[in-house]
Amino acid sequence: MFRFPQQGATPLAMAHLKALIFDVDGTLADTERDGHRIAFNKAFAAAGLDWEWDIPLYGQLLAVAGGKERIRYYLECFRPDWPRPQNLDALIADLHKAKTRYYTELLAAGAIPLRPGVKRLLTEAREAGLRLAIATTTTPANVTALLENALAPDGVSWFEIIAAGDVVPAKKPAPDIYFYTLEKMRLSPQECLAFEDSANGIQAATASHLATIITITDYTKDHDFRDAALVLDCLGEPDYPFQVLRGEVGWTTYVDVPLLRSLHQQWTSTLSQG
Ligand code: XBP
Ligand code: MG
Repeated sequence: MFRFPQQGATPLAMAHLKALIFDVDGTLADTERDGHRIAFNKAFAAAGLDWEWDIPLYGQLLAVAGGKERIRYYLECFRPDWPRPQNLDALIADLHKAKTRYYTELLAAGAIPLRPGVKRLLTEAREAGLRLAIATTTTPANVTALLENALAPDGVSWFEIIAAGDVVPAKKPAPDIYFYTLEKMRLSPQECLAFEDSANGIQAATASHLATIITITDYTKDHDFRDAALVLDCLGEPDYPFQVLRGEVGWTTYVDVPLLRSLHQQWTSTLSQG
């Protein structure tokens, strides 16, 4: 029978876990409400548009991943009567460039911290020789700004690959960004664990055959996470226990490398049993 290790102890049998793949928005940091949303609104105001994305509306707009795609979705579903200019694509691209500038300025000002347990787990994973990667729909400059300002000045170098934005044609929930990441790392999904926060994220990871750990946010707490290996409120810290919303963790109170190895071993043995 599978047994979870005591916190901090070496698991009884080591599974062959090689890499951790992280989503960014909502997972590494709670960026949407007080980061991306604010930056979108600043870009709209600077362009003289009367568009204002309040907190509940932004929750609805998060159904679509990717900033340019989200603006288009807003126009289609919430502003059908707004007179389209001939060069709508160019307008959206310009708005999105401005939004990225405002967003990276917010991060440079230290507006968005990492979520609890993220820096500790990344540090422990590196020390344990696990390979790290990022698979996100957000713009590469946003990832760099978050890692340099909230993780460490050399935070980008902690990750072997940062797969982001338009590097693949279809954004989450399509699995493309995970396939791209796995191919670049020359790993099979069975050698990795994914970390996500949203329905779009888990759909992308699951379609890539990755086992996924979810840390919910206010925006995603009611999403469908039935395919997750584990659903938590956050990764937790030794002095800040996580809440388990779905899954089994034994006596552990925060996500560490032994817990990840145990979850992964359980996952792969379930797979091998068919
Ligand atoms: C994140 C997103 C992103 C950001 C905006 O989704 O949806 O689109 O909100 O980023 P996930 P850009 O966490 O599932 O990757 O404006 O740079 O596109
Ligand atoms: Mg996310």
